[in-house]
Amino acid sequence: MQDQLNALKLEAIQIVEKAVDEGAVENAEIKYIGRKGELTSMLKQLAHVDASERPIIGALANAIKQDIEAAIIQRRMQLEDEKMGALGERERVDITEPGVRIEQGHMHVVTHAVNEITDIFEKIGFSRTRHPEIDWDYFAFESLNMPADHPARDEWETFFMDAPVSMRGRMVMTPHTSNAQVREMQKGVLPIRMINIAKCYRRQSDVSHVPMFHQFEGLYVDTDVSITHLRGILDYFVKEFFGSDRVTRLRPFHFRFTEPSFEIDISCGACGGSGADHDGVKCKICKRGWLELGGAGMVHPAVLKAGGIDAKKYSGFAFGWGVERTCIMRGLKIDDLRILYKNDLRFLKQF
Ligand code: FA5
Repeated sequence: MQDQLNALKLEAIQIVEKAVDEGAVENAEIKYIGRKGELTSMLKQLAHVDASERPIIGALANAIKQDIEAAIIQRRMQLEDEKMGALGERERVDITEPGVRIEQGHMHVVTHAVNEITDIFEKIGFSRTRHPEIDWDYFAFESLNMPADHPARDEWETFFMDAPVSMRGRMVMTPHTSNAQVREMQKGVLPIRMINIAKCYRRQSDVSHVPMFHQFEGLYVDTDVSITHLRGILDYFVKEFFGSDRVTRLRPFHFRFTEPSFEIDISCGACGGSGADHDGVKCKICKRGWLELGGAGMVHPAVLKAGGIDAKKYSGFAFGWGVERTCIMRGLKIDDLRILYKNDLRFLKQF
């Protein structure tokens, strides 16, 4: 039996030393010294061995097990060294090689404008507010003096939500930021100096219209507010945003929620307000010397009333201008507004 054990040891150590990978080492471990391995099964025959020899064979079997274990540990270490050596070769880092720069994103040109507009108004005491972009018909139209079925609503080519109707009517994707007017008044805090910048939605899509765009809505309500204040704020904004050489004009218009109402024009930056280029040819940007910024007016008493404000004591003005168009008026040279939202990186990376 001693010979058998010694032969087993030689065989096991040879196999272990030749093992090419961890899998082969493990197989040898199981085969020779595992619970059901060859050494164990040999020791089961110990019962048939003469009692005087048993301790000697037992001690030999133990020593053989330790030798095989030692060989296994050593082979494992060799294999690990070889693996790490090969890995070091394969994945050697050349620290002199130029790195790969991780692409860094940046804000959209419209987001830049929104932030800039916010800063300009915050400087004169207006606070940016947040009001829903999906809202009840009541806030988008009815409270703004446009009862159901009023033809003026047609101008706001509206998307309606497929949602339950409430006492405040249907839900709409806000076609303008003016839904914020009565919502802000209903907070019950006076005076109001609000700038609400939000997304708006209309069933429109062509070179100068996008179905989703941004407006910034100003609302100022206090005692003794007059058109002069509106003009002052307008001129302040235009000079801050467009430059000190630009001038504004109010053109009479009609909105149901302001009285009187105006469209605001600013002098064209391309032709300096003359309507023509150096050779007397009509300016391609404006054709008339003026560009339309958006609507404005003195808040209608019916709207103040809907907001719970005493129209005899308080007055106010409101305006709503488009952010995308404002960017173009400042010099963003695009001939189709829709490119802003096509997610074309070649375009977006320019800003
Ligand atoms: C309004 O939406 C009024 N709520 C503005 C207002 C507010 C008047 C407060 C009085 C008091 P209007 O429909 O003209 O007005 O839109 C205002 C501006 O939004 C436009 O001048 C334009 O700059 C922008 N705009 C409107 N529709 C689109 C569109 N589809 N794509 C891009 N910009 C748009």
